[in-house]
Amino acid sequence: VVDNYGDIGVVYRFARAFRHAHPETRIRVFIDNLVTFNAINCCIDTTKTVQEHESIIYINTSSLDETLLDTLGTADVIIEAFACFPPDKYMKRAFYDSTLLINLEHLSAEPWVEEYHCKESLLPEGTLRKFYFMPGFTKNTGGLLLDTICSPNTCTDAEKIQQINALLPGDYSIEPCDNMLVGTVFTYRRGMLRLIQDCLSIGTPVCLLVFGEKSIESIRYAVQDYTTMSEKPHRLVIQNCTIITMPFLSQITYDTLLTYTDFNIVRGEDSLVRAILAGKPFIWNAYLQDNQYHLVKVRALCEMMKAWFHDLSEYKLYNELLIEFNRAQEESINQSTSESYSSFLHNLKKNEQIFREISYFMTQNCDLVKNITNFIREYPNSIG
Ligand code: TRH
Repeated sequence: VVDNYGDIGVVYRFARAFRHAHPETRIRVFIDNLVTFNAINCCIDTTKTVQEHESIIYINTSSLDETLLDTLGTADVIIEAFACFPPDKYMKRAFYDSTLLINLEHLSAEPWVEEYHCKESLLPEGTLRKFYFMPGFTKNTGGLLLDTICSPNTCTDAEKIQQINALLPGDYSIEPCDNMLVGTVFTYRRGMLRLIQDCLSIGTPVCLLVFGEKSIESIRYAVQDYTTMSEKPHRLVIQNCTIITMPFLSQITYDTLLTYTDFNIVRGEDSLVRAILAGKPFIWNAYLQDNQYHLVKVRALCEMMKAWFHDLSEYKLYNELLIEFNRAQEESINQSTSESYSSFLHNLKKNEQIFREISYFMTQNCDLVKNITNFIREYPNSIG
């Protein structure tokens, strides 16, 4: 776990999805930070060196020694996430005993991803061979971690609030209200004043469910000069806008929630994919990179989505929103930003079909577990 929640988020999701597709396989996950894991799945015991959960064995690498390694042995196939090698002690054996090492890379919509997909990466010793596996949004990439939860649903407005409330802890439920727009906000630290201003000016009731310490800090800073009504510390009301600062939910609950809300503001890679599969209009806050390289990733994502927009002026507005949303060079809660949410918020219902179609395409064509299974099954023929 390098930072945040996405590293374990992706690994946990992959292990679960692979296990679900292949109940006959033995899966062991090596992880160095159980506290972060516990935040997205409270069943994980942070004190245990080895534990089994949902038929997957989790091993805390900080307590990994030669005796434990003797018991565990090496695997035929090793999947490393984001180029993080398994511990040296393990690799010393694996270089000679294991068959295939797959580096499951970061997700990007950039075109070069297709070229790198399944390319070999040389190892310093042994008989083991290593290959890049590039997740992506096209048939020629590794695809996305799909699951059964994140598919678009078609419930009515009244059902929507009911379904959302069933997912939230009791104290955090939404007061039902006609025509209310509900959105989730899970971002890095950033200026949020424009979001609040645009939510206030659309007229209809809006409810923002705000997740993670970075977003909560940012939103609290943005509303400090407004007169707010607040019966509870985690619930603020400013005119037509209700803001609920949320505790972290389990990954499965968070995924499900995104399918019921009207829009989602997400960050990192894993929640981006959940937002896409949920089939609801979304805004992506990319992980900030040196020299604003993250803007290249945002542009590539927009370019990938362009084909689904029939109205190019609509696309231009959406593209502009995503670029401006990600323009900042650093994370800061007091930055002034210049994006406009107006068209995004006004056209949520009208544009939902676009996002549904993107979700449908990904579900039909970009199944990462299926693709990695084929790669492993057909190895070494799969390397061409
Ligand atoms: O937390 P992230 O910012 O994680 C990271 C970083 O971008 C990191 O550098 C990158 O390497 C990694 O992603 C892949 O954002 P992300 O990716 O969206 O991960 C958040 C995870 O947290 C995701 O699995 C969903 C989960 N989550 C919950 O389980 N409960 C919650 O309440 C929320 C808000 C999220």
